[in-house]
Amino acid sequence: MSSSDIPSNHPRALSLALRKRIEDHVETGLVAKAGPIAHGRGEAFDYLIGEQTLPCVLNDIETAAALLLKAKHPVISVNGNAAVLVPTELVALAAAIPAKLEVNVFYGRTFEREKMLAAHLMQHGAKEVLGIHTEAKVPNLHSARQHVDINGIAQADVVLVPLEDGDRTKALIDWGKKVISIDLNPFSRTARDSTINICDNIVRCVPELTKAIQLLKADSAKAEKLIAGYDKTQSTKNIIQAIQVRLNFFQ
Ligand code: PTJ
Repeated sequence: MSSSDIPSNHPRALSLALRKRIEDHVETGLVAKAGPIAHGRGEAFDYLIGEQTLPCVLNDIETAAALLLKAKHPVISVNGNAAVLVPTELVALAAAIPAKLEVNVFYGRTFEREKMLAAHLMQHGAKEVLGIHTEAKVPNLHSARQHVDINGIAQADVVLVPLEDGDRTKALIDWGKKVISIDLNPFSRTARDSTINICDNIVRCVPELTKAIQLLKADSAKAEKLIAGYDKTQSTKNIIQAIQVRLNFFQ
């Protein structure tokens, strides 16, 4: 399929365009071969929440913004899917906080792939991208994700981790970091282990997160209040309840 095959008035035009982007970047090597499968998992969960940012998730987004603003060394971890879905938006988010951008991939971690992902972010406005020539390791992690930048994730107090399911989040938490995940699957290990999970599509929530950062910058007391009042268990319950309400509607 070429992008000209997608009629602009097709009810699923955006979804088809995003799929196409993922598909095209498997060819360029930015996206891992497993990237389209991960994307499809995300789409399935996005259906369950109605392909919208759930009202209850706005509090997770605001609290994540507060945590990122209060961090001393915030880092945004970027994998293949995230880099091609929201490159400009991730660069804008990093600039707004400000936070460092670090390439961190699971599949086929080669110098070439790291460099390509960094170049892709630079083409979209990033001034610096870490994660090339990594020298530090996440303790007790055995996948390629263990390799982290000594000036980035190794030093970070808060790490934003979009689109992954695995054991890194727990390993980062055990290493003393706070982790904000972006994962449409509220049942994934990453979503369950993270400090805050944003259960929303990355294409919707990254711009929202940047907006929340800008608003909170002027209200430090609100940022502290959000962090103090955050209840992860309640946040997960709210999402599951919202999914249940939608499922009941179709019965
Ligand atoms: O580039 P690499 O090598 O680091 O690999 C990246 C992928 C995404 C292929 C890798 O991390 C992977 O296999 O991820 P998983 O285990 O499939 O987990 C991805 C999670 O992200 C799943 O829980 C999906 O539901 C979720 N997800 C997928 N697309 C989106 C999403 N969440 C938010 N927005 C999306 N667009």
